[in-house]
Parts: sequence; C-alpha cells; structure tokens
Amino acid sequence: PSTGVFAAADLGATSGRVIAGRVGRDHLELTELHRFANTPVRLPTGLHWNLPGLFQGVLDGLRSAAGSGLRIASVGVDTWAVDYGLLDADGALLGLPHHYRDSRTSGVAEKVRDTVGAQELYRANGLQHLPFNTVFQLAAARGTAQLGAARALLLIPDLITYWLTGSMGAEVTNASTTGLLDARTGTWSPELARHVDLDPALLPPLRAPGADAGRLLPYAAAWTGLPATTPVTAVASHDTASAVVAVPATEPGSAYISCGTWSLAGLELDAPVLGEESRTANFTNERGVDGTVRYLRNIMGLWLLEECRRVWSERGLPAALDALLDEAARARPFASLVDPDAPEFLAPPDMPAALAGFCARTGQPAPDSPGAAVRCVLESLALAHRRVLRRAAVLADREITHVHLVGGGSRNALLCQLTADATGLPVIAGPTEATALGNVLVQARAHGLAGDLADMRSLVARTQHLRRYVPSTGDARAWDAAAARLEAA
Ligand code: LRH
Repeated sequence: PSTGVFAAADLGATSGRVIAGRVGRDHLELTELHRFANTPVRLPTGLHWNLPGLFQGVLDGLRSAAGSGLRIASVGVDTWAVDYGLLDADGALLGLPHHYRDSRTSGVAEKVRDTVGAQELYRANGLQHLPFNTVFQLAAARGTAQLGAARALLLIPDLITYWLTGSMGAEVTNASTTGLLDARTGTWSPELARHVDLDPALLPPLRAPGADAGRLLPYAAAWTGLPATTPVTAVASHDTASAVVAVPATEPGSAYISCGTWSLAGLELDAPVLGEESRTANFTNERGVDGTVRYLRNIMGLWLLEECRRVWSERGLPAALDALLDEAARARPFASLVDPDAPEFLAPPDMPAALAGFCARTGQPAPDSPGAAVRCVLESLALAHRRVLRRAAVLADREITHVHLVGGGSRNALLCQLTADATGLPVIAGPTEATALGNVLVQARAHGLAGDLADMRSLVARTQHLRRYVPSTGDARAWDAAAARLEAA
C-alpha cells in the first residue's frame, strides 16, 4: 500500500493523547483520537506519575482507533525524558514512578558532582546539568527498599511499551537523557551506573528508533480490539527527539527551538561537543535518530506562562490565553526581565510571586498586571532563545541563518515574533504537532513508507502549515540593551 496509518501515544505535561497519523509519499496527516489529563499525584512519598490511569488512556485511545475501523500498522510511544519505573524479578512495577519535578533530588546533584567531579561526568555523559537527570534521581533513591528489590529499570515510554508487548528495551534517544549513557559510544556506561551504586544489570538492552518492540499482548489486543499481530515500534521515545525529527529544515544554517512546556534550543550535529566551555555553558549532547546529536540547552519554557495561568484561574482571575496575549502585546516593552532558568522557577507553588521575587531581587519593578507578567515571560524567553542559540553557534562553530520553532509554542505569534526580533533571525514557526509527527514518521520509515531524515523533513515542510516571522526593523538596539541589562541583573 502507498499509505499507512500509525498510532502515536504521546504523554505531555498536561495531557496524554493517542493520535493517528496517515503517512504516504506526499501525505502526512494527523487525527487526534483520544485525549486525557496527565496530572501528577501527590503521595506521602512525593510527586508521582499517575501511570496506571495514563496507560488506561493509551489503551482507550487504541480502542477508539480500532472502533473507527482504522487499520493501525503499528503503535509508538513517547513522553518527556528522564523519568523511569522499577520492576521486580516478576516484572511487576515497584511503586509509582516519581515525576521529575519532585523535590527529592534537591541538593543531590551537587553531592554526586562533589564525589565524581563535574568535569569527569560531562566528559563521560555529555549532559547539561539538570537537577532531575535520571542519574541524580537514582542517587536520591540510593538505599531504598524499592531500588534494592529492582531487577530492571525502564524509562516511561519503554515501560508503557513493556505493558503493551511484554518486551523490555531502552530506546536510545531517551536513554541518552539518563546520564548513564557514554556520550561517545552511545552505549550504557557501567562505570557511570556504579558512581551512584546502580547495578548496571538493571539497564535493559538499547533499542534504536525504528526497532521492533514486540506485538500486542493478548489482554491489550482484547481490550483495544486491535489484532494481536499489531506491532509496537520503538520511536524516538524522548518527545524532544521526536520533535526534532519533524523540524522542517531543508537548508543548511538552521537551528531549532522545540517550544512547549520547555524550550529546547540548539543544533543537530554529527558528533558531541564535550569540551570545558560547552560544559560551563551547560549544553547537552542528547542523541537523535540515525546517530545524530541534539546539541541544545533546556530553557524553562512556557511552563512559566502556564503556571501563571493556573494560579490566576485558581484565584478567579481571567486566564484565557488569547486575551492575555493581546494584553501582553500592548504592555510596555522590557519593563521587567527574568532569567527563565533561575532554579526558583522549576516548581514554585505561585509562579506570579516567583516572577515578582526575581524582579525585587534584581531591582526591577514587579509586573503590575497579568498582561505585564505575560510580556515579562515572553520577552525573557525570547532573550533566552537568543542567548542559547548564539552560544550554540560559537561552541559548535556553526553559522545560524534561520530558526525553526516547533511545538505548541509555534502557535504563540507574539513569542515567535519576539524570538525573531531578539535573535535578529527569521523564525519559521511550525509544525505545532512536531512530536506526534516525528513519532509517526519514524514508525512509517520502519515500515517502508519514509526515507532518511532529510526525506522526512522535506515531507513535513511540504505538507504542514508553517508561518514565517521576520525580525522587525530598527529593534536590534533595544534587544541588545535588554540582553545586556539582564546579563548585569
Ligand atoms: C520536554 C522534555 C525535555 C526534558 C524535560 C524533562 O518535554 O522531554 O527534553 O529535558 O522534558
């Protein structure tokens, strides 16, 4: 057949979805089949994934695919990075996986870095320092009964895949975010595991995106109504890696920003950059498909805006996004600026108060209205995009001529324009559904319906809605001044 339908299960920060993607030579089209909330649960043991409920959502989504008569050629699962579940000797899940925003890791990374050495760690795993990297979560779990009883560690997409097929593996793009993978060889490093007293035998064999991950178990087939012969295919199971597959770059000189809850800004490279400058600039070398390296930095992203809206709506204040963006567009430029990566923004109970706190600390007026707060967040993100991309260009010795901004943030016209203005580069916004597109494309390729990265990207460029933002003329000075001001703050 010249087209095929692939099911993508994508668990994101606020919701999980099952999406059907039809792929052909000149065809790429998504249909959302099922959406369900992804709300972490607070237990005495901390902040956890509500994993059984989410898994049921995945099954329900597949069931609705079967119910609407779609012939699903395969299923692929992606979620955010770093989080994992532990299995006992019978393959049963030991407790609910922790959410990376849980506070149990606070102060842990510093301890690990004191014993192992920050430079040593970076030379080995090439990862930016994030307090919640799997390796630090495991250090925080050291000595627990759960870890003692564990016989396997599965990252969340691999765990869902295991529940669907009974087959265990560690998909490599996501494994590359654990801090346990050797950045040069792309294989598990037993040495890194031993640094946090983890038995390397817990780490399952690596799987490349596109690898076969088994067939639906009988119970899953019976519940969903899909044939038991339905394969599950390993995709780029780190959501950001899937999004990067669907960056519609067709010319050299492009940088990308995968912009949603996080902004992941950087470059695709052939080899990691592991030098000391790269480490101190906190750039990461995560793995992409086909041996590529995602050389990027995490920027705290639209989380800041989403958390403001959550707090406002809890207080009965208007929190509709479009109205807030209109107000922000009219608000005074550069009134107050924050560093989105300040640790106080990772999981504050009250984001507007956290913004005000940063402003007070740095001698700036606190935003005096929701519109002003949104303006502050978006300008600050645009400045962070600029800072990170300019640094990436220097560290990787690449010239950047244009920026692809993909993901949910590409719908935010104000943020796209501000990013073009701040960087002084054209921004090509879209596709919004980059992660789901990347998920289905890698499956389609495994089933003979797509070619190499360049082919997949050209298909995205030809079929998806993209919008171009050019830098406003005469703005460059004001942005230079704003950048310098924030630097000095
Ligand atoms: C984005 C993302 C990012 C990780 C973070 C935990 O969803 O996967 O790439 O750093 O979540």
